[in-house]
Amino acid sequence: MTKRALITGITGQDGSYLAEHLLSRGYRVWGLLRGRANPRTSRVAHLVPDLSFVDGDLTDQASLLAAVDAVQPDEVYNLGALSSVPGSWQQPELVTDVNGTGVLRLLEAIRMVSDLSGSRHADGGRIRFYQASSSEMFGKATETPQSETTGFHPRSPYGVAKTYGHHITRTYRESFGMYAVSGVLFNHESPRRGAEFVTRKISLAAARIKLGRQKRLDLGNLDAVRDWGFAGDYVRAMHLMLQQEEPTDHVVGTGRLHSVRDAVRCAFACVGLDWTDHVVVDPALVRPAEVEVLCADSRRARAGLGWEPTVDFPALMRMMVHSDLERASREPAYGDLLQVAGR
Ligand code: NAP
Ligand code: F7E
Repeated sequence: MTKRALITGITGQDGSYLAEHLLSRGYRVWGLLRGRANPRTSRVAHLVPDLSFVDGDLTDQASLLAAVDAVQPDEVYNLGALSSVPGSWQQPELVTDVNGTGVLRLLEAIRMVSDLSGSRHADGGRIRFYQASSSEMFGKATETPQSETTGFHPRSPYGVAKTYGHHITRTYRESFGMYAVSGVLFNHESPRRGAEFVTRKISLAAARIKLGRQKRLDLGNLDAVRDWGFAGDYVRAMHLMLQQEEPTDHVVGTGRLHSVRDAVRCAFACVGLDWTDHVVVDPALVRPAEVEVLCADSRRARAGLGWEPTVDFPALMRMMVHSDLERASREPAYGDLLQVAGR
């Protein structure tokens, strides 16, 4: 029987890779879309018409109930969120509503539709649910590396909201016997990463500076250390988590650490430039509370899911810089822009 999947966050980085992955495995896939004029549908335009859309918003219970009822999915992947950590200090209430309460709303929609539709699903009436939890929940980590048993100490409204989403997912699993799991994913990047995140900000800047489209790169904390992997690898782990006999949470990351400074050095080296000539530290970009070091202990995912990352950090940065060189070469040069502006 053809499996049916519903993905929230379809216009995001992970939504596009997950949709590709599921379609390649013969799934029928629906993406939850906030408004049909969404400019970010360009990330999944190449998947249409195989990919279908259904209207809905994580802040609106009725729309989620209608979407789950219309799609009758076997699997629901909740990737929708306001995912910028610094942005969460600007809009803490909205971030809590979307990233925290939104998870509760989607679980409730699934619970109601499951109750109504009984055995119409491949899994004896159980719709399987994946929640996109985050390493940001570890925050000021109590131990390194972080595993499924490490305690949480989030340091931003984003991390706090994700921690609620994580706990409510486990609570619905334990209370109602739902197949509901969280993947605690560490930072994952790609050429489709939003330009507000540091790796993409760096790869875009290295490409643009090389091509004369940008003058300099302003950054915040260069000493922050992250466990960065490739998004295409991480969506495989999401899918595997919903194929297990028992619903189990998993930590997913590479276990390898690099600093923001390493990322800059690597990206500028790709275009033959010395980063120290172009990078300026702007104290305004340093966060009110920083998460200094996060490193995954993914032994459970490797042993239980058979999951392995395939792209290391230098290859990831090279992939992003080469993609941005190609993209930036189609932009007007800085000098052309000044001419257009009449200066
Ligand atoms: P992303 O590129 O920022 O995409 C976020 C998606 O959420 C977009 O499709 C956006 O749709 C959607 N969204 C925002 N508000 C919504 C709402 N009210 N209702 C429904 N959808 C809404 O994020 P990503 O990098 O793909 O990450 C996917 C998920 O994994 C997120 O939940 C993120 O928090 C989590 N996560 C990411 C990482 C990472 O390193 N990438 C690590 C751990 C966890 P619009 O186009 O409508 O705005
Ligand atoms: O920052 C430092 C910054 O914004 C990484 C999201 O996907 O992963 C992501 O959250 C580090 C931080 O990612 C700039 O201080 C320095 O220490 O790329 P980022 P993030 O905050 O780790 C987690 C796992 C998620 O769940 C989130 O959704 O880089 N940094 N200078 C900077 N960061 C940014 N954005 N911009 C700078 O100029």
